[in-house]
Amino acid sequence: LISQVEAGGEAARDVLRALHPHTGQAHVVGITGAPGAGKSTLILGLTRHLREMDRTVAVVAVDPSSAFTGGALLGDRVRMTALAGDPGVYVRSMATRGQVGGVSRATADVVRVFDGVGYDVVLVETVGAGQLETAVARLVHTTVVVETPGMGDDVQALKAGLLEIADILVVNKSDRPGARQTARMLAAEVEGTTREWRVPVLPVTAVEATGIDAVCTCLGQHRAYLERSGLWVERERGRAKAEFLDALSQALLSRFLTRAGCAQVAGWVERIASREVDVHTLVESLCERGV
Ligand SMILES: Nc1nc2c(ncn2[C@@H]2O[C@H](COP(=O)(O)OP(=O)(O)OP(=O)(O)O)[C@@H](O)[C@H]2O)c(=O)[nH]1
Ligand SMILES: [Mg+2]
Repeated sequence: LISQVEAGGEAARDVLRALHPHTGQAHVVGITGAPGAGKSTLILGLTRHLREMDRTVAVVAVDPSSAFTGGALLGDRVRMTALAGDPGVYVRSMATRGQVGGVSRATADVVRVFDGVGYDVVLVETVGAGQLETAVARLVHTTVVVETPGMGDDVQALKAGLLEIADILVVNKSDRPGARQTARMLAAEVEGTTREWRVPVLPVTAVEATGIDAVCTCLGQHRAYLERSGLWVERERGRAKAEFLDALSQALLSRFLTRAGCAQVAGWVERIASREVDVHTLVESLCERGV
């Protein structure tokens, strides 16, 4: 199903159509942060913990460098072998080829598949603080931002971007010096915000699985908060609207282009290029004529 959805087109639509009534149950959690912050290690710990609580977990890594591996050849890569053979866990890496828009749409569709087939929790790993994270933040319910001790002023900008989207802040590698200071600094940072949800700052040592239970507890609390406040439903509605309008505009555009025909479209383009008419005037007149 995932391959079909990733490939797009008619087959993808069939899958998503069939799954649609079954979606909307999974808790979708984004795990983001700088390269090497320990996102994959944290995900491994979270997955183990959630499995102990009998929850099924799907993992989507949106960057190839974030890949999880079943083998032993890739050195530092996080090994999911401990979970191999467990039917309650599914791990999928997605290539970032193509544009942010394409990636986030493909990710959204893959997340929907996991949701639709009944995974309780879907963890989505993304790197950095770019457009992709903001796009991914929109498709998840809860965003966990992973920081590490010893952040300098140079990462101030990055930090600001990530702080905006954080629902939970993790200070990973808390076995290292400066962890408390970083946690204090981040706590002061979130103090200043006026959101109803107080962003918790959690010290974690992912390699030793220390602090993982607190992260799980906060994930549950955040989900409860979203449901209680009506934000869960509101978010669902927001997503439905964005997707509907997106699909509608694509469908209308392609229908329009087919009806108009290549030659006519080329003619319109030519009129604009030769300064005979401007884009908006032409579009307006086409709409008025009901073309
Ligand atoms: N000291 C220490 N090292 C850690 C901890 N967690 C992860 N690491 C190490 O940090 C390195 C990166 O860990 P990953 O989990 O691959 O980090 P990542 O954020 O997924 O990395 P990318 O996906 O490549 O961006 C590995 O060598 C881990 O063993 C921790 O709590 N303490
Ligand atoms: Mg990773």
